[in-house]
Amino acid sequence: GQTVKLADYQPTDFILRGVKMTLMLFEGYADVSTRLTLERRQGVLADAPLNLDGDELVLESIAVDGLTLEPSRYEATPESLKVTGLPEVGPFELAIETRIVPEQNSKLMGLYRSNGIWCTQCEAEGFRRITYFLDRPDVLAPYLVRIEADKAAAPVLLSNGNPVDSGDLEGGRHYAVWDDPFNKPSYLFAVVAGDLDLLPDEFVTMSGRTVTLGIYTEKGRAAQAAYAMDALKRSMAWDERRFGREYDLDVFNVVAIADFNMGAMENKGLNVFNHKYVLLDPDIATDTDYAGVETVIAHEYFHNWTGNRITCRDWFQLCLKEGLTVYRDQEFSADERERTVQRIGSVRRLKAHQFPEDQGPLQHPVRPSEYREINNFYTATVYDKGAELVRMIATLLGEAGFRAGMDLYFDRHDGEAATIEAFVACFEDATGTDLSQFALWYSQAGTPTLTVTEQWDADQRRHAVTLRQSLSKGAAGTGTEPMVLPLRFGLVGGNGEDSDAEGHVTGGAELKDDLIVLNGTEATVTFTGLADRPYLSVLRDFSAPVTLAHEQSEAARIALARLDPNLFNRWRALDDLLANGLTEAGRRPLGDATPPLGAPVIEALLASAGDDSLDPAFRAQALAMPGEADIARQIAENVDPDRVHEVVEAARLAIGTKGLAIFERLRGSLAPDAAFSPDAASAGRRALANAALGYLSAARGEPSDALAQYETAGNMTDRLGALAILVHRFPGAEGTEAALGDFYRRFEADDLVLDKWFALQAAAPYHGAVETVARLAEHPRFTMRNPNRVRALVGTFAAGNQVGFHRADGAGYHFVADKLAELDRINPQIAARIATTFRAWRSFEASRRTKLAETLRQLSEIKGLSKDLQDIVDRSLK
Ligand code: B3K
Ligand code: ZN
Repeated sequence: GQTVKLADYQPTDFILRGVKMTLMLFEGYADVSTRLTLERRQGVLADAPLNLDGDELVLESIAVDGLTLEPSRYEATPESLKVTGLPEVGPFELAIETRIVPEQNSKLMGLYRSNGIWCTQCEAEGFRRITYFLDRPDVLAPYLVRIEADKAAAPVLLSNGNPVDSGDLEGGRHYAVWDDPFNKPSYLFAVVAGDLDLLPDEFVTMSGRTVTLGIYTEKGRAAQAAYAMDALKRSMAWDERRFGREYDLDVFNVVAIADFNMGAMENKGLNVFNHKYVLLDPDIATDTDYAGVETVIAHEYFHNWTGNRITCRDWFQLCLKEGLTVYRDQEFSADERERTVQRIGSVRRLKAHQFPEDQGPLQHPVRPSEYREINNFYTATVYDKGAELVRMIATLLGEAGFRAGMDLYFDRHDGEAATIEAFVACFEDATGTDLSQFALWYSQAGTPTLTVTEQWDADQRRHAVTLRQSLSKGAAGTGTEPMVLPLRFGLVGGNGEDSDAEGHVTGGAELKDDLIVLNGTEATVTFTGLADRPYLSVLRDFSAPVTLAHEQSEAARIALARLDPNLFNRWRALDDLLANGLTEAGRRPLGDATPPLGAPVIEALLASAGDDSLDPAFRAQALAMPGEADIARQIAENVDPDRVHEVVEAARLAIGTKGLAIFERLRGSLAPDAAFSPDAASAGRRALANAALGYLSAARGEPSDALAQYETAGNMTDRLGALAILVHRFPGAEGTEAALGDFYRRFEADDLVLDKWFALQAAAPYHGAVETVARLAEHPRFTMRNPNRVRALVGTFAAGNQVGFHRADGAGYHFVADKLAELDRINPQIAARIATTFRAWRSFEASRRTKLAETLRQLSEIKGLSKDLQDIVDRSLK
């Protein structure tokens, strides 16, 4: 594969003025005719050819201004179309016809069929699988699209923009015409046709316009879109309130599709969703699913301004729309739910997905400077670290300054394809701030380490805090200059209040109110006038995405877990106590019986768990143990996953045993509500009750509590919570197999629930999971053609089962590699995504390390591997 470089960016030789398309859908094929109005850009050589992108295309015909072209005027391959002799000045019309086969499109990019429904996915480079095109995000045009299909097979015909015409045709066929007046890049193009049900609604915008809303689903499921519709209307209102952004078309449609490569897609006026992020009711969906639907609906809707109205100049700028839109959806969820709990969730995700990426061979900056396959750059770094960078800008500029910068961005770049430089300049210009050093965050890869040391001078009643930042060169080989770290902090007194002691800075930092902005390698802030030694609470709300190395006593952490007025840092104090204990214990050999957590740590955790003045959702977060992969990352070398699991289990048993009374009380006081409500407070109570059930079951060492909950559960959260405990902790027990069988029979008609059944078994932390998963891969309901199903079984096993996947004999690696080789021929994007779990190979003990590297090498040598999988495998080995 060829490497694309940011430094090589050039605008196109031809400007696109408009697109008119007709898609004629038939059983077995589709005919696409496209008319492009083009014009040679000023200054471009008169004989420069027009080069269009294609992907597996067949050219049926080509004409310029109505005249069919002589074969000497063009060269067509499946991947390209080159046209010569085009007019030197003025607009001309290029007409192209292609025939494609949506039924055979298993990559799910371009136009394909899912359960009979015709649908499209064009980001990043799928449009070129429909027609030859200038398929890049800086080529913007209005589109007029006509769809024709059999009326019985596809009574619903949708595309971007507003509907302008429809009617019947001969032979039982019909048509619809959609007009999208907003300039858009081809990656935002969409068409959907099929026999769909509709959940209709409307929204009145801040200027009083009525927008017609529709969520389309497979037959009989429209009612399950009610929560998504509610989330959509709340998102529309929030974007008006918070950012002054109003929706711009007469209609906004969402379609739920069963076979989809990712979560959803923000096509202009026609969002296409993985049905997992639309369809819900309490019987089939967990609270996590509800939160996921709310987030993804909001995220895709927010793209209308951050992504669609202002798009990316090139794919290197992906974080311009993704990082910003993740920030916006996180803020939405924080406002709609509970801010601290949401932040804890985001930070957990960042540490679980982005940190390992940033610290391993697939490392890349938030704005990469080169790629071989762009689909491999829809990463946690671009999305989640990208959101952290926006959050840091907001922290540095304050609420009003941040809003002024955003307003300027919308104002200045509306209708454009922009860059990160242009984005950052808006905040500089709106507030008169120099962000040039801050911008290093976009180009320097890696997680900086922030080292914090403290010195208390009892005589002078003075506390000196020294902060150092360092960044080491990683796989990306980018710079290691000191960056700008906004650090929220407080000096907490024994009364649980922040001191207002005066601080004095020496070295590379600025101090304003509760913020230390570290911009040099090192700085010391000395606080004077303190009565007693304070507890330093630093990096509040995780105000910068760094690895914190804070030399702090266990006693100080325990005090902060109880006292810190910043609730996020109370959680982090506990989480650090757990993670430090587990990491240290994880480094000792398998079988070492030293308790991983000391009694004071367990007591601090239980004190929070049992504190009824705290939000139940917060307490559930406190009780959730760090993930085994996260502990492995912190152990960093010679990791033995069996040891990590052993240590986590020992900690769980110790907490459960010591807290038995508290967990019993919680189970009693958090009895399920009579009527299910998906709101955050109710979900928090369920989360805490299920956490308590987990500890209780561990302590009692028997499954009866979980079995009872499984049998009486009134919603999926409680049912799946109980089943997970049974399958993961009591695999041989009477009742576990029965419950698993019952679950299957109850829900076998629903693919979304069946995914949970597959995933639960794939995550079971046993060596025998390899055999279970191999058996499930032969199950009649397993298929490589549905991404959700592959992710549920193969993806969950590889990424969510440290014990099974990393079984010492390498059987887990072989199983996954075999499946990836098979999947790669069907859907390379999904294969490449799952293959990223091999990237951590260097951190394991020698025997596993060798086997992992060997598996990667074998994969890399397969002939005809996709560009997607080849790229991941090669970079992982680097
Ligand atoms: N923009 C899409 C992701 C497209 C992924 C292409 N491989 C969904 C989102 O981020 O909102
Ligand atoms: Zn997005």
